[in-house]
Amino acid sequence: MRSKKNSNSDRSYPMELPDKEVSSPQVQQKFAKDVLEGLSRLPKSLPCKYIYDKQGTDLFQQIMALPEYYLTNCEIEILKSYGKDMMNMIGYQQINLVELGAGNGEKTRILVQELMKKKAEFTMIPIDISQWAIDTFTRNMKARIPGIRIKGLVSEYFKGLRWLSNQNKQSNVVLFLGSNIGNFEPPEADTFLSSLWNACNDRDFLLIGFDLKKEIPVLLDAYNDSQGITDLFNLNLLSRINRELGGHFDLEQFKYQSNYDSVSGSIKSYLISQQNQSVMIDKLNRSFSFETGESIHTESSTKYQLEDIEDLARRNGFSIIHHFFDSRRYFADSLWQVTK
Ligand code: AVI
Repeated sequence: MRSKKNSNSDRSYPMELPDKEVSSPQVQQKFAKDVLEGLSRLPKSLPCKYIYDKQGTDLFQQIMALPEYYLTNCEIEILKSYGKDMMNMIGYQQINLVELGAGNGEKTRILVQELMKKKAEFTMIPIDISQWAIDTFTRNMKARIPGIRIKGLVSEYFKGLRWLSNQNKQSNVVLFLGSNIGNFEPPEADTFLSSLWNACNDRDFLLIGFDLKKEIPVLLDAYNDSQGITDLFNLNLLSRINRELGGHFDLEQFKYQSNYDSVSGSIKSYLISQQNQSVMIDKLNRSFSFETGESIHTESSTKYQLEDIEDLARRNGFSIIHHFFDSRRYFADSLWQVTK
């Protein structure tokens, strides 16, 4: 067992976050349905997207500032080194800079600053299902880049993008950064990319981040940080069930564990039951039993080889314009174009 000691991180995320987010009744209903389904099957699993409520988003921002979690720094290095080249390849005219998922904006800002320098005509369009995430993103972006034109869309990704594509003939440059693609199981990644292709216009661009395969200890450390933030991040699934669905999980009775599965090429994350236990979830009117050592799969984080990335692009209708790497070749941002 690794010790969870304090470490100094020189990066901070001064993003302002409001105190709480309330899930809409539709989101809560879907959450309840997915929890029922995931905890009823064997092996048990919970969709990782539910980690990201206010608490989970907050914890993820702390993860991004951890020294072990190299992904963020690598991608920032890529965007700082090649942002200009990327924008030269895309062209600076009449762009919708579309971000899927409203993160903290730190990486996006590097590209936005590049566009501002060139006095490019563009609109920043974050798309997210959460009004709270959009409001926070917009407020932070405007505070840091006065004069930015920004229009948030509260919507499912593809619905929002399809609507946008029908609105005008501006070229969409879609950002899907941070190796978020790696959190889909492989068939879902294809479904995601082909739906994205469908929602885009011909010649639109996609800038997509991939974490690359590398030495296994580096991967393991990134998902088993010394401060135990990743543990809390995964446990937030159970906390959220407690908060929103009247769950009675005792968080002390589940321990986070991750390993590298070399067959799928992914870090697999789990919560392991520490004893035989039965946990009631009031809103589901059901209890679920867990044996000692039984796992709940919480997340897969796939790592890629260049060939995987190229196959993924081609079989989903994208042409590859260029791959950009950090100096250690840990991470790649790949620029693709939709061909219809
Ligand atoms: C958001 N996503 C790309 C992160 C990852 O690396 O899979 C989520 C994460 N899980 C643990 N640490 C970070």
